[in-house]
Amino acid sequence: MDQQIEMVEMKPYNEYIAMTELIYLTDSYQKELTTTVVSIEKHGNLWEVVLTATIFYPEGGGQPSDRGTITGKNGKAHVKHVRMKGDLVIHECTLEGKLSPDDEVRGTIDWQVRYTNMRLHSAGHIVHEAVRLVAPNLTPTKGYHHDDAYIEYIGSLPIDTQYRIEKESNALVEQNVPLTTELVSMEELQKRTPWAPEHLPKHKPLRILTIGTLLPIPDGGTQVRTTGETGEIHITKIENADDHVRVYYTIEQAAQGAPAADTSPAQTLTAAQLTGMLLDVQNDTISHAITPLESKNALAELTKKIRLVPPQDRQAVGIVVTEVKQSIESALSASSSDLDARRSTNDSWFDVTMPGIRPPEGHLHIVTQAITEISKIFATIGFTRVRHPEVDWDYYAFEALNMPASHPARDEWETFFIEYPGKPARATPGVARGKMVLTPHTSNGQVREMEKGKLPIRMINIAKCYRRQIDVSHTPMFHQFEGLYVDTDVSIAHLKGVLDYFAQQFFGPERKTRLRPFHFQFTEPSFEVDISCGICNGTGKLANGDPCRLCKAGWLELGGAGMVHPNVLRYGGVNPDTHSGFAFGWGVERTYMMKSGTQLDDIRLLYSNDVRFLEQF
Ligand code: FA5
Repeated sequence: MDQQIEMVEMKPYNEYIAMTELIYLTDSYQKELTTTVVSIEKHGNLWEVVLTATIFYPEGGGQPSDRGTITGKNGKAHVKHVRMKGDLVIHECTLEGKLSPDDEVRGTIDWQVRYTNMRLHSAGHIVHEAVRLVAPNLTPTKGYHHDDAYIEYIGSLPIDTQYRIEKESNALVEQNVPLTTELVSMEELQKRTPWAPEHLPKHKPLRILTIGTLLPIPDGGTQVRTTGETGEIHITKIENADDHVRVYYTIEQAAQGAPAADTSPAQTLTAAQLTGMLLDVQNDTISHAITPLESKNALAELTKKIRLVPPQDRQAVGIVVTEVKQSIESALSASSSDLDARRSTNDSWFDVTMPGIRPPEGHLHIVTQAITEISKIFATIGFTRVRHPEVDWDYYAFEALNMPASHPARDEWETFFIEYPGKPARATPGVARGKMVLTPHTSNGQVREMEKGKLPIRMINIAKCYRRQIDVSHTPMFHQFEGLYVDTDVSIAHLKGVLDYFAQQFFGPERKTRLRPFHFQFTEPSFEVDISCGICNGTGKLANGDPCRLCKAGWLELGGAGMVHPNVLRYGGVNPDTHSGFAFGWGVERTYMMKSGTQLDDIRLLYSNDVRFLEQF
């Protein structure tokens, strides 16, 4: 039992020292510290200990306080709670033996508690960064990093952003980037970030946190060293209420990079959540939406999850589990005895009036939907969809497009070459077809179409393309659509007219296009076609002042265009003296991402094969 000793000295705290030195601000991993007692006073049942320096985190900023012990030569204090009072840290303790001012003491924090709190706190910052990407206009109001952790914002969030926030959070976790903290002045903070809350003290150094290369944010809590240490983050709920929204999150129990002894289970389910899941299984069983086997398996899985519920709620949830189990068992045995009865009394026991089990319905991938829409728009102005090889000879991908072997312009296409054991055939007498490539663009279809020998040509070639590229606006496999019009007297005016027609049909009248002079070997003159960005409305900046993540200064490049080079016409057997043509090649994915209402800012999402994302379209 704690032996409580009478107060040793009674002086107001501020007569002892101006402030406690906050070691946890500069080292979140320090578990022990030798320091001295400044004062010790009894308040109610607890002793309030002030030290010259502390590693104990005082509750604040949504992070719970540390616990642990403070041991001196004559006694030991058990730290139950820690709080700030002005510039002093007050350790609220029970006491065994005696501690006196000026005693040298050893402070030890309960590392399991600290490490879990710290991971949950850092995870909150990671979630906030993900929310900033998905909804840059929201203003954060508070973070709560206990069980049932959340970040709160003024504003609202559509429920279906839950998946994207989780995905962006875990992308940061996977990148395992450093979390760095530093002390700066208010002036420095305002220079480095567009968001510096009003309430921060102006006359003191401020601590800021930077995750990887993202914008710094003011923070006074303890932080893990790298994002990977938080482990996988789950966004459990998005709760909109009045003028604010809460994004609830949990973290995995075992964190990557944490010493085994240091990990402590983080609760990942609330009693209400688990009860809801159990009731769903019960309802699905009774309504026959799931088979008896599925129902038994689901129940067994949910029973295992009781350990994820906070310990104090487990007993109550256990009662619900038992009740649901009994009701499921009686529903199953009723339906099987019903079946047995019908089997024995009726030759045809099968109940044809029961609703059938509907298999889940899928839909076409959004890129396929975009290809269909693009083909239809061009069909209305006489362009016929054609198919040309996606694995083709170097000759069609480069040589016949006015890019002879070793021409430096080829580098831009970052091409995959295929090993081809056979001897390449010859396209035209004396011209080798070269190596075999995964087509880096659909322009290989230009000369192939001309070789068909039919004029005029109005083709739209849509196919897969491959390049050694991957980032927010590039994937190694993507699609292009290539338009080619060859006839007598084709001019740039025709090209501009066709591009404008497509842009208005596909994007709507409010989106703008522009042609920028450019260079392609196979067109002269050449242009890049841009469309105003749908994420930042063509301004290049998000509402909070951050630069738009997707575009460059409000414009997104969709593809190239130009008048077909005379050499290319010649390669295709078309006489440049009698005929001219225009061609254009745009990315299908990028074109789709710029469509009104599609707030997609990472092209890789399209190929992440995640049904939860895909079924939103
Ligand atoms: C070309 O590929 C030219 N063949 C286009 C062309 C055709 C010009 C006819 C003139 C006449 P470029 O490399 O810029 O150009 O690519 C065209 C578009 O394809 C890009 O603007 C982009 O929308 C898309 N694209 C290119 N690489 C990728 C990639 N890795 N991932 C997704 N989309 C891509």
